[in-house]
Amino acid sequence: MAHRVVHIPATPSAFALEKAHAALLIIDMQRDFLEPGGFGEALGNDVSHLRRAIAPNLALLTAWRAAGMTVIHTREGHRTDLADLPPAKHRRGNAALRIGDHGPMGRILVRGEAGHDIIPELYPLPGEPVIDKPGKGAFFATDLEAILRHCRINQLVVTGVTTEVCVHTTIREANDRGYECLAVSDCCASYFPEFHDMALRMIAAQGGIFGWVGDSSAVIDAISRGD
Ligand code: C5J
Repeated sequence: MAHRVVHIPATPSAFALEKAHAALLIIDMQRDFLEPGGFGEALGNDVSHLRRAIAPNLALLTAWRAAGMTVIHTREGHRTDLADLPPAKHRRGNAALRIGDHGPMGRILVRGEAGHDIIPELYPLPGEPVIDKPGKGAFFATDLEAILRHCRINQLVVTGVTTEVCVHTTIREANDRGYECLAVSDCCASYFPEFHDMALRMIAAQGGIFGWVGDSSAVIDAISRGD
């Protein structure tokens, strides 16, 4: 198992990654958000903005797995009976296509449906935890914190979609809990490129108020060096 510290060029300063205590946390790379014909596109979004993040995520995930480091995936979604869906969340969005309705890939954001699952390109390997989260943040109403504690993880390298919603909420939750977070710029994406850019700037602003921002090539170089 890797145990060294490697320094990753990042903003606002280099990120000192402790390989044995860092997890790659891939947020909500789900078919309904990313695939043509899914929920995201049915709402009028251009999924090509999100799909740009697939190849960099795959490169990073491949390098991370090769380095023998911890990988955790998340999925946003709800129980089939929707008992964990706050009415306030249910009411919002597009009235023609709500959470739990039948959409192009099964019931929208319902666990077990095809659209809720992770895209095949980044599919979890057996043994990689998948966190099913009912909210935007990966810590709210999930067992993520217990899993991180048991794996002795205190740093999170965060990727996924969307940058300003579930990635940002998770990084804010993690930061308040004492985790050091590095957001990987080209492995995160938004339907709204200006929100993506601004969300990344917010993370690293004021000396890294929520964490650090770097790109996938810098992370891959650092973890692959073998030091
Ligand atoms: C995520 C969303 N995953 N935008 N969800 O960001 O509703």
